[in-house]
Amino acid sequence: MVFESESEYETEPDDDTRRLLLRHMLVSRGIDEEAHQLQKQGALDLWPSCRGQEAAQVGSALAAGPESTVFPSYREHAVALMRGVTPVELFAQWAGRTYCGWDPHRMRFLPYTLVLAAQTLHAVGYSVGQRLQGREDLVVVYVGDGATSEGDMSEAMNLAAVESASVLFVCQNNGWAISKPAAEQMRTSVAERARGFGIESAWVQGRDPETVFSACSRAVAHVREERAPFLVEIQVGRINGHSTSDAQEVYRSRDDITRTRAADPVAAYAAQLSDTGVVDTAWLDSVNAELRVLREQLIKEYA
Ligand SMILES: Cc1ncc(C[n+]2csc(CCOP(=O)(O)OP(=O)(O)O)c2C)c(N)n1
Ligand SMILES: [Mg+2]
Repeated sequence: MVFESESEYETEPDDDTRRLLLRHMLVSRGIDEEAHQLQKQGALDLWPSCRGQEAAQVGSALAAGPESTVFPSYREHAVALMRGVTPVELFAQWAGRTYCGWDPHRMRFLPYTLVLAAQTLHAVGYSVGQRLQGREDLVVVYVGDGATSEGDMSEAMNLAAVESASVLFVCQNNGWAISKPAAEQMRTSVAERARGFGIESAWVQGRDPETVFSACSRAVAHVREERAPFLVEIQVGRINGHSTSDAQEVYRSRDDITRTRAADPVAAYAAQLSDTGVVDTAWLDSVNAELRVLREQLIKEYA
């Protein structure tokens, strides 16, 4: 299944949902910018930016809902914030203070996993284990395009298919594994690969949060109704380098970087909702005020 526009879905978000999507995207963007600044000042050791991937993260997290259990990779900051992880908790790991700044059990948002794709097996194992205990919570696991080359991902997909585990795989394909282009790592899409394992899948463009939200809502319904896994591959743009330690200008063309910046999902969605009257200046001001408080807390704690 390839879905490129929201009109292909029956589940269209209402205006409250639209505002929620934009609010979370704006907050995530502001926190990401603060992380960059603090890292440049030496307050954080490292930061893997999610700039450009906000629509994918917010749309998928909203569709999965607060009752799901989420196994993230290491770039899902928008998802973390939506789960209730505070920005101060989120930064603790990147400031080298702790292995994980939040309570993974209470948040049902597991620690970031830097060993690529290891979390895919954790997620499937967790899902199989909870079924043995009579529970059937939705499990969501995030993975990058490069991480899908790891054997763990193939094992996890096969196990999920064989066990018919209630797992939603969300692959954010940002086109890069640090400096390795996705095109040099795979001959088919990740969505197509999932079907080879017997997992239903969809591919969506990740610039528009409504498209992502609708696709993921359908995927979640599939997992719940069929008690079977589903994989959504979301094509996103990585605006910044892999992390603050990476100079993407070395291996990426200026045109490519410029194009990706121009396709910024946050700016596009903010403009769309303003133009259609879904949000007004007062609403945007209130989100900015909220963000200012969060950024001031971060500066107080880390700068
Ligand atoms: C098992 C393992 N091998 C190599 C690395 C080094 N490494 C860290 S991030 C990364 C690229 C991952 O790319 P992708 O999965 O596409 O995620 P993205 O960073 O683009 O979100 C690599 C190779 C690692 N962390 N773990
Ligand atoms: Mg990648």
